[in-house]
Amino acid sequence: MTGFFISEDLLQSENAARRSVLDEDFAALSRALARRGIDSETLTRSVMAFGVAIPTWGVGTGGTRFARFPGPGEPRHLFDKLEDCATIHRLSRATPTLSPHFPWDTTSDYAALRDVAAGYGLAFDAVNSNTFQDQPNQAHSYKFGSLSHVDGAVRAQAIAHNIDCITIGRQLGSEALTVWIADGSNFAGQSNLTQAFDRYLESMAEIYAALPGDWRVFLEHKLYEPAFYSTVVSDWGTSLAAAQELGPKAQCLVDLGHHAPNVNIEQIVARLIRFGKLGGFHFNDSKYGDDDLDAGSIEPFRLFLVFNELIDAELRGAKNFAPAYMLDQSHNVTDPIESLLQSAIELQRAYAQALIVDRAGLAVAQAANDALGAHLELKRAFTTDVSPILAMARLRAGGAIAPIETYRASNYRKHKTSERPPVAGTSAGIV
Ligand code: PSV
Ligand code: MN
Ligand code: MN
Repeated sequence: MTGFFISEDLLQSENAARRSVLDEDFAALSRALARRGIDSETLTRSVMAFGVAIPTWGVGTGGTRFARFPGPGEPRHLFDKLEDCATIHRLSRATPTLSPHFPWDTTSDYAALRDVAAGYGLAFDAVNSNTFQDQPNQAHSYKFGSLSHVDGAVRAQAIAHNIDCITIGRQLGSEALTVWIADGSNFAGQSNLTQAFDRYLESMAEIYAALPGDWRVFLEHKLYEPAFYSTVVSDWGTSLAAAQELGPKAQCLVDLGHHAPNVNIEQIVARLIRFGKLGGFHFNDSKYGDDDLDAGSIEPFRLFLVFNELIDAELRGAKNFAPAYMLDQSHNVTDPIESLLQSAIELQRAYAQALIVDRAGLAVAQAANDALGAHLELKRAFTTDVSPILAMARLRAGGAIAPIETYRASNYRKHKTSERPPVAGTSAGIV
């Protein structure tokens, strides 16, 4: 890091101040878990191995369609974003990868970018394409769609962009492309619903053909927005059908905010796993729609139930099961670094809680049609405060017992505010 970074000394002293309390809490929790036949050391090791990718666009302050209120010291360019991602990983030890977005993260030398990231101990997860915005000097507009556009020239441009993303991703060491399109319609009759999906499938087949042998493509569905009457890839059924038609390298990506209110997302996850088509996640939370709020901040029980399905699949060795975990959030009123730290912790919490479900007890209750007994098995795990396990996992991995407190004590943002004078008109790649 060229500028300020959180020193090992500060990390050590912040940890030292909290160490004895953590040891006490960890020992007490270990005893309580042992009574349930759970080994806290094994659990801690599992948590240490859990990682989620940071979206590069998430470290800048987000905005709404009404306004964006830039935060002090926010990243001016990709290399600033890397510094912030490195800081999040340094404190949390839970975010070893980045998920970049193009053209927002365009740079002239991707080999150099990969090296700088590796120097911070960071690697690249799925690359995201962007055919939902027009870029300066672009030949054709995406106003009326991209991969499903009625005009073949627009489709060709969108296909070429996705193939460019694969080329960039290869240089970064990524192994997956995430495709989300904004295509859809605002008026009944505006679009031929069947033909639009046919055109999407044809375009995706060309992108699929350009995938390297060891790559996957993740199809991200979304019910509405920016199109408000129909969306071409609107739901998991459409996404699954497309992934099945395209072939084994195509899988579905579940962004938690992209569903109708009250839909049973954990059941969607179970269905996609059943067909070997769960590619990954964009984790976030929501109250009303695609709110992009911090993971676990609104519906932690739902997050736990999603992880419950994931652990169930992992334990039974489900076919083609290797989901990519990524965050996709917009931080409008918080310091993005703090939000991302907390979100990574909330994912680890849901993961650890799902790991301590008594699966044998649950199976017995389910077989006996003991509805409440089965539910209580889940509740027992969900209401267990696994915070000492998470903190111990961070400590042992070289991170912070209390990431947000340590971050605040470091004055990182204040330092970056003087190092990163605001650049007029920058949006940090945030929409
Ligand atoms: C669309 O709402 C989405 O969830 C897709 O993942 C985009 O790539 C991302 O948001 C960008 O903000
Ligand atoms: Mn998303
Ligand atoms: Mn979204």
